[in-house]
Parts: sequence; C-alpha cells; structure tokens
Amino acid sequence: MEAWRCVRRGYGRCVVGRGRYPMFTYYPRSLGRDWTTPWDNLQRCCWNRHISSCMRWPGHYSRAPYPYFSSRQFSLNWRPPCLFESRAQFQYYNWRPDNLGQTSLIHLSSYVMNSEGDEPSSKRRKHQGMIKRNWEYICNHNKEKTKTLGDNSIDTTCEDSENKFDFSVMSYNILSQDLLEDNSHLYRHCRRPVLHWSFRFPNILKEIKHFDADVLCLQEVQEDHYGTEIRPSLESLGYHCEYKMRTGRKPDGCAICFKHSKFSLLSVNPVEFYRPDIPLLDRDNVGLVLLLQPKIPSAATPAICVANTHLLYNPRRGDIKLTQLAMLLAEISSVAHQKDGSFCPIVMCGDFNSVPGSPLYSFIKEGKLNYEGLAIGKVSGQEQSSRGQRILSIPIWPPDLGISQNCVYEVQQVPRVGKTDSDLTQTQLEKTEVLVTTEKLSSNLQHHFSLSSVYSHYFPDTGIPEVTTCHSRSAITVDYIFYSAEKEDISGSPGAEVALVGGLKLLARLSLLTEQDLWTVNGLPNENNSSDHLPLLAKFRLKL
Ligand code: KL2
Repeated sequence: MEAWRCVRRGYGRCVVGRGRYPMFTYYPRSLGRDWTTPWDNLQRCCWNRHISSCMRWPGHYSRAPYPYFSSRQFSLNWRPPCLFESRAQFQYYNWRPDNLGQTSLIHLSSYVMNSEGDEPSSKRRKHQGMIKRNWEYICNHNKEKTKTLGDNSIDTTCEDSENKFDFSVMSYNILSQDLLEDNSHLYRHCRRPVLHWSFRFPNILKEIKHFDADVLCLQEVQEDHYGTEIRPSLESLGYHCEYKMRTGRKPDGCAICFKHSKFSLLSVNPVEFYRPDIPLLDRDNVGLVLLLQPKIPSAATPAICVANTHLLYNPRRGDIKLTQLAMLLAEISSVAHQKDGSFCPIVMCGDFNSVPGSPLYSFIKEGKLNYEGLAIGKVSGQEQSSRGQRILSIPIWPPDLGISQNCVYEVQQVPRVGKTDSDLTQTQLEKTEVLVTTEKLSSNLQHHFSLSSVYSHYFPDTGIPEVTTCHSRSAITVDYIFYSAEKEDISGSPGAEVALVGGLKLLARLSLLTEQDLWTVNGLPNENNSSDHLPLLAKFRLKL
C-alpha cells in the first residue's frame, strides 16, 4: 500500500518500514537530541512574555509568534495584543471559566517512554490534570439574557427570540496521514503510537461528535480515509458531506459537512487554485464554497454561504497565497451575491497559513491592502526573516486570470451593462481602457465583504498569543473562522458601497490555548488531541 502510494504521488520520499513503527523513517534514538524540558526553561521565564521567546523545543524557533505585531509597515490592522476586536465586543464580553458543563477537556499525557533512545521518564515532569477549553459567550446584556443549558447547548433569550436561526461552525485541520508521514520531522516530540491513523481517527471523530457542530469545515481530509471512514462516520452522525480534493497528485482536500436537520443544499462550488495556463498558479490547493438554506419555516430566510480552504503552506510564496485568496473571494462573491446587489451572510473558514496581523490576514479583515514594496516572503508572517525577498509585482496576478483587483470575476464587472462595443463612443471606449489600465497598475487590492474574525488571537488578561497549531517547528495561529458580522445601521449609512442584509451575530466561541498550555500535554498531536491543529468552534445567530 505504501509503495503504491509513493508511485502514485511520484515523490522520491518513499517511507520504508523499519522496526517497531514501520511508517516512520527515523529512529526513536533521534528523539530529544536537543530537547530541554519545558519546565526547566519556564521557571526562568516571565509568564507575561511570549512563551516562544523563552522555550526551546526540538527544532523550535526562538521568535515572537506573530512578527507583524513588531513590524507595522504592512499591518493595516495592528493593535495592542490584549485588546478585543472592538470596544463594543469588549463591553459585552462574558467570561465563564468555571462552568464545567461548558468546558472541553484536554487530558495530560502520562505515558512512560519505553523504547530505546526515548527520553528517560525521569527527565519529563509527569502532569496529572487537564487543560480546559471554555465556551466564551459574547452577549449584549442590554438586549439579551444568556443562560447555559446542558453540554453544548445554549439558549439566548431575546425580545425577538422567534425570529432567529442559531447554528454552530467548526473549522478543523485534521492532519492528513500522508502529510504527517511526509513531514515526520515535525512530530518527533510525539509518542509513536499516537501518530497512527487507526489511533487518531477515533479521537477526531469523538471530538466532532462531542461538539456536534451544525457545519464542519475540515482541511487535510485524505481522500482514501474520506471514502472509507470519514464520510460514512459523519453521515451516520447526520451530516451531508461535500468534498474537494487537491489537484495534481495531492491526496487530501477540503470537506464541508452540514447537518441535514439544519440546512438544505442550494449549490456546491469547488475552486481549484491550479491554473495550467498561468505560471504563477502552479500549486494544487483548493477551496470549496457551499450555499446552504437554513431549514426554518420563515419564507424570508436568506441562504448562508460557507467557504472552506487550505491555502499554500510555503512561507516564501505570498504572491501565490494572495492570488489563491483572491480566487476564493471571487467565488464567494459570485455564490453569495443576491438579486438586490447585496451578499447573503458569509462564513469563511480554513487554514490560511498566515498569522494574525500579517498583510494577508489584514487584507481579509480590512477589505483592502496596498502591497507596494511588499516582499513576497512577508505576506503571511509565518517567518520573520524570509529568504523570499522578491517584491510583489503589480499586479500580482496576470489579467488572464479574469479576477479584478477587487477580487470579483471580471465578467461581473463589465462597465457596459446592456451595451455592446458599438453602442459606446470612441471616447467612452478610450475611457474604459484607461480605467482598466489604471486598475492594472494599482497596488491596491480590495474585496467587498466586511469580515470579522471569531477569535481575537490574544488572551485579554495576559496578552499571550492563542495558537491553533503546535508541533516541533512552530506554535502559531493559522486557522480562522471569518464571518460577515451584523451591521446595526447599515441601511442608514450614507455611501455604503454594499449593503449587507442581516449579517451574523457571534454568540460564543470555544476558547483556544497558548503554546505553553499545549506543551504541558506534550504538544500536538497527543493522546487525546489527534491533529497538530486544534478545532475552532463558533456559535452564530442569524436574526430574521
Ligand atoms: O502548516 V499546515 O502543515 O497549515 O498544518 O499546511 C501545510 C503544512 C500542509 C499542506 O501543504 O502540509 C504541511 N514544512 C512544514 N510543513 C509542511 C511542509 C514543510 N516543508 N510542507 C507541507 N507542510
């Protein structure tokens, strides 16, 4: 099976089985070569400092996790780390740390290493205990009273409680087994058995079942596992599943699954970022955009557009990442577009391989980016000193892509509605050309959505960064749930280009963890958390 896979994928990286754990190329002997125990270092650390700058793990970078918070040149969105999205959100924030019914537990590892070359158990502090992931409720006390019910359910009573549709969304990179094996150096800190798919999948499924989200946006879903295990298991939990595999020989992809009981499917829109005719777009990443109809009696309920993606990893190729993002935004624009010119509510999830505050992240949130003079290696903020110092070209992608600098398909933007070339005067044609030329030379990107992030990326009390992925090379945020936030006075605001009809209200999110939290459970994956990413979870309300 392994041999077949290697041939199919055409890699020179065949994994040859050896000894006790045949799927890994390295020996346990290499484990812990440059290991220093977390606690030895931690004792020397100030707890308010970034953990990354004072802890050393095998291969761990010693750097601040989000370099763009120290370099403001291209960060359109910089703010002090301990602040919330907005003052309003801060005011309405309701922290409930002690409600066990609303807590998800991450159990500490208590194994004793016993294979030759493993770190002696005496060097490792045994941890008995658990890390909590709390549900954080974000509610407006002036208007609503929120009460907690059973395990994962909440009931928010408001004046117009009948006219609402509540739903939850999970975004989860489940770590494809093939990628785990191809990048085995990232998982040297892990006990071997926890890396087997047969061990990992039941844990992942248990987690999905526990949180019981209405919509799942999964990344790194390996095609063979999807067909044989993931899809059948999720279907038996009441989900309808849609899948888009990466192009080329890449064996994984993105899935969006939703509860039959909550939504019906209006359209499925896969997006391939690979374009054989455009040299820039030679990578196999994909996106998937669904249009879902909430199943409620009200006739006027808008559809909800759910997008999922896993952007290119390569930290040096911000030019490709930005173009992939523009392609996804163009598809969302076309899917979410309503007859009256507005957009239906949007949820955009995924692994964007970009950190908070980076130019790519800021572009999503601000809706605009001036990338003049920006090095391609600085777009995602994954690496502080990047070798990719080539400056982004203007425009980033060629016109043949058919996507404007406003991230919409150009056919939607033709400025001569109902007219042919012969209807236009020569002057008008010249003006049109000038406009097109000007747009092509501009270093400004824009998009038409008003997107907020479910997470704020820092813990408000300490300023310590949240992380969504943690392995032996890095512990950062790269996963997000963005959503079109409810705008209170949009109809009255003069000059609003696009009127959003009823955005979403964020009701709650499952809190993330710090890097330090995760190393107390031996990083990721571990006995109980079977991916190198954490699942992100949000509860939304659509007011009708
Ligand atoms: O960071 V990721 O993991 O969002 O979890 O996305 C990519 C990386 C994923 C798909 O390409 O595979 C991982 N070094 C580290 N991780 C890598 C590398 C690499 N060279 N290549 C792929 N990935």
